Amino acid sequence: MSGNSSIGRDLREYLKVLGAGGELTRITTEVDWNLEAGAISRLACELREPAPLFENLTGYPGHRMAAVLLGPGRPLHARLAMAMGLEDRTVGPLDLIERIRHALASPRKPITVARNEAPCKEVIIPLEKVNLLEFPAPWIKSIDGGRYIGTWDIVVIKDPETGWVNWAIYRCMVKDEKSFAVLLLPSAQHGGHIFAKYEAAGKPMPIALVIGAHPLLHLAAISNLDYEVSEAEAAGGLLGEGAPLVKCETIDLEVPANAEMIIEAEVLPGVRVEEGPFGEYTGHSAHRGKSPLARIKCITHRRNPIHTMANMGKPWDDCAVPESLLRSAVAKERLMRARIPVKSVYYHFGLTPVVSVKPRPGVHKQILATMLSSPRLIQFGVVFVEEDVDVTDLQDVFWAISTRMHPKSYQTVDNIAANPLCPFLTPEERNTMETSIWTMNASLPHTWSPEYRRDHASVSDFAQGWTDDIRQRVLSRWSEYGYHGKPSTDKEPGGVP
Ligand SMILES: Cc1cc2nc3c(=O)[nH]c(=O)nc-3n(C[C@H](O)[C@H](O)[C@H](O)COP(=O)(O)O)c2cc1C
Ligand SMILES: [Mn+2]
Repeated sequence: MSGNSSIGRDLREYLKVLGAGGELTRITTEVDWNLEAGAISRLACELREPAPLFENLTGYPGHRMAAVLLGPGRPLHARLAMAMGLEDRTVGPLDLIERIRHALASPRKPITVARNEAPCKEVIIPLEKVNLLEFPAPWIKSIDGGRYIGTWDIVVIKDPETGWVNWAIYRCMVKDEKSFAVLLLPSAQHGGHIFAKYEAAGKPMPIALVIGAHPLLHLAAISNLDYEVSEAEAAGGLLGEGAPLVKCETIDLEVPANAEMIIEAEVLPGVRVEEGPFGEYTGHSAHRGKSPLARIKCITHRRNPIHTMANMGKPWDDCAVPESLLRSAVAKERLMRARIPVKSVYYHFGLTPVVSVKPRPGVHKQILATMLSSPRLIQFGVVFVEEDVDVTDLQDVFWAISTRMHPKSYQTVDNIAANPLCPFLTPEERNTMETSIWTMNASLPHTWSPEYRRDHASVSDFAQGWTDDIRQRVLSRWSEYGYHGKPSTDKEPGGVP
């Protein structure tokens, strides 16, 4: 093998880490890829049980499938901490957000690996022998429209004008032995923009569907970086070294060399096929419609490949857990670069940001404008709180909304590009593709004098309701009073019981 140490950082290594940390359940009994594996992995998410590794799939000897790889653990973000190689899996979400933010701000160029050193090429299946049905793509939910080969994937495509390469997780549905449909939303996601360029030129778009890379590579793929920012280099930032890539066999793209499987294909211009619906990250099924079609040219894979499955639905899932940190890191970085001194940002369920900031003239509108400048930082709404509120704690946030938000501080902003996966769009909005977002400002006005605030809105809790000397006295005598244990108000982030 090459001297490149990151080549060993693959899915198999991560599965060992999960296993050693009690976050993996190896399932050796026979499980059907048809709905059963999906139901198991969803229940595992809802009960916050370890990620399942299916080792005995009906009709597919020699194949395995790992699911919900960055799903909810104990504590919630444990698997993310493990993927990042941290010894301490209890590291809190705000700490993880800072680590991710700095890693994404320190991109590293990928390293090209020779073909014969790339595990993903242990088996090469040429076009005439390609049969997608020989792989255990799961039918995940009864409410889904078909079998999905790509749910926890990396879709690699290249801008035909600039050569910039985009990575993202896009869902891919099996159509037949040699083709799959890929959801390339035309609105906000980069894949849709890039495909539009090929389609305008009447050219097929080369696409590589990567299955089963190290989770940090998938993490880079779902971070919503700006157009022309390389997710492959962001992956290097997260890994701390360049991601090892290898050239494809039939198309001009490079893919993670140690992935479990690579499907090389071309998306046909001017062709649309039935795709979806699919149980999605909003906790609802979404988007039954017409999507582009990819025709496979070649498949390469490791021996005894490990397939992957995401299982999106009501919180928590393996989209919400990583997105709760990634979006927070990306949003915080954007706000800091705009010189807006927010204290913290946290996306509850990966969907709704809560931003804590010291109120001052115009600051909330500045934050709103900055976040709206990236199409997916405010999907449905945003909550502003003051710096004394713990953004990761739903109880704290809802207390602030309930008590500090003047009813007139609930506002809507209209004429926002709609996300077709959004469940509440009206039929009209689905036509115009415009909707609204809301803002809740749960901060008391900065215009109040300190005296007015003191007289009418001092916080009544242990931390702020007593002077330091009284607090210290009570803390030091706590066991003397007959109470046991260290006095602590520590809680799990994200309002999860
Ligand atoms: C498991 C999973 C599945 C996803 N599936 C899709 C999808 O089918 N289509 C899509 O547009 N985004 C999907 N996303 C979200 C995108 O990966 C994410 O927004 C990413 O930042 C898009 O990258 P881009 O900005 O390079 O387009 C998915 C995310 C996860 C975690
Ligand atoms: Mn991108």
